[in-house]
Amino acid sequence: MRLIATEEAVTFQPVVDALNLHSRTDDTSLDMMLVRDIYGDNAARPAMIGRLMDVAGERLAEMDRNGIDMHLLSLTAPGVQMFNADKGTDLARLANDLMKETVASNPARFAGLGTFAPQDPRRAAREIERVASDLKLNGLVINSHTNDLYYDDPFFLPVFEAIEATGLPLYIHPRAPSKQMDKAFRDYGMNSAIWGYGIETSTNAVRMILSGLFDKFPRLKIVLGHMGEAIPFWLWRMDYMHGNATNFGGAPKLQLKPSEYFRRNFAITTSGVESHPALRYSIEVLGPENVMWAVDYPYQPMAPAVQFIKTAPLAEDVKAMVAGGNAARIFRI
Ligand code: 1WB
Ligand code: MN
Repeated sequence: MRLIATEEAVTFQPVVDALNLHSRTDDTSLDMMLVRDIYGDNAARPAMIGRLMDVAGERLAEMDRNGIDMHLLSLTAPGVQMFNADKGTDLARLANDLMKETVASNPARFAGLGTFAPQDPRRAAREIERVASDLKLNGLVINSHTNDLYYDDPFFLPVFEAIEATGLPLYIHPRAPSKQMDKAFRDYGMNSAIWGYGIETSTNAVRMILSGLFDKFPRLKIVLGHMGEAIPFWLWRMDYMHGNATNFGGAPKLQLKPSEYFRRNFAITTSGVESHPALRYSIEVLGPENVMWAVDYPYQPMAPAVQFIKTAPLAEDVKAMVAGGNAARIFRI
């Protein structure tokens, strides 16, 4: 059984420097809580940058100790999406070159996703093509909304045209909720991974589904972490309400049911959700070919995530698919 962890965060010095500069601005968005905590001058989590930048040191040693074959690396949230279009575009290119170098330094143990700056969709489309044909990375990653816009917005059409043309999967990783949702997430740490990240990201994905984006781009493959950001649990109700809606103003007619898009156009990972009942349920409703194991390192530790998959109550062939087989197929590892 090959263990391929699929939501493993890294960062690079130019992105760290840019986020530190950004931490000093008067940006009041919810993401600033994390940006100040990790990249600020008085960071509350000062060790995190080192763990994000490390690949060949403690990370690899920890992979060895835990029997993890590979990390599929992605530039950590919020990526380049908090910068203006020019800076975001330049940094995405730089980060992708550094990702390529990182993966090339140990291709038996590391694969990587490229990123892009949706702030400028046309230049993003060119970078997406470069990620596929020049850099030959394993897919793409983006962190939910961009400038408070969701991906059903026609503004992003050039991005999805380019992604579908490359055939690369797009991992939509969380970031903090957009300004439209801001106020309800200000208290009790709800901006973060405890609730806000998942609600933000699932809302984005549901907007994509209900807008008909997957009728336009039927071959898009979207990957969601955190056991599908709870969407698997909602599929029956979404189908029921979509088919029976009398008061859903402006919802376009779709070719398929919401759950059919989710099974066709999405795959999920287990990042940060080490619950056997949630895993078994997700496999039952999505099929064993649509679920991939992940750790969410360094935000969560490797050992319990390995214990979770090794002890999962699954048939051995299904377990092997979730542990690494599906990732190898979907991300062409
Ligand atoms: C996640 C968690 C991502 C944290 C992060 O990216 C941070 C996640 C900045 O759940 O994917 C966090 O701080 O726990
Ligand atoms: Mn993550």
